[in-house]
Amino acid sequence: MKKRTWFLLLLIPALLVSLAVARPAYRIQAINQLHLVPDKDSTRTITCQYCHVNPGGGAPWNPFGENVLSNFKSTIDQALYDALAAMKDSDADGYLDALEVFAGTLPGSPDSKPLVDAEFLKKNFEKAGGLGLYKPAN
Ligand SMILES: [Ca+2]
Repeated sequence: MKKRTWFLLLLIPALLVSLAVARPAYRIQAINQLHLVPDKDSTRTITCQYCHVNPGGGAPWNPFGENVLSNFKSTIDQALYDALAAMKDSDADGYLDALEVFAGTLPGSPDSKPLVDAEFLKKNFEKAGGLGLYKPAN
């Protein structure tokens, strides 16, 4: 096999891996700050598509990702908090982003929304600590 073919065979998987782990720090920050829970196998299930359209991240962003992006002035933790504090319903499914994060549904997808009434959810959200649940640690 030619050297160039070997090079491409090694380069393509390396590129795919780097796309899959792009900005892992942002994903990990969101998991910790938003208290996103592990699934039954203790594997954190939040993917890049929590904020991005594509599984590998990058542009474009889904409606919640656009909200976070528009609030990105300094750090990812502050941007996540400010996006929730904006009290938007980014995906227009009838539930504020903060309530969706609290309920464990996707704030950037109208196909994912809480099964309970928004007012009932809001009362429980406030009782649990409201936006204070998602304040940046520093
Ligand atoms: Ca949603």
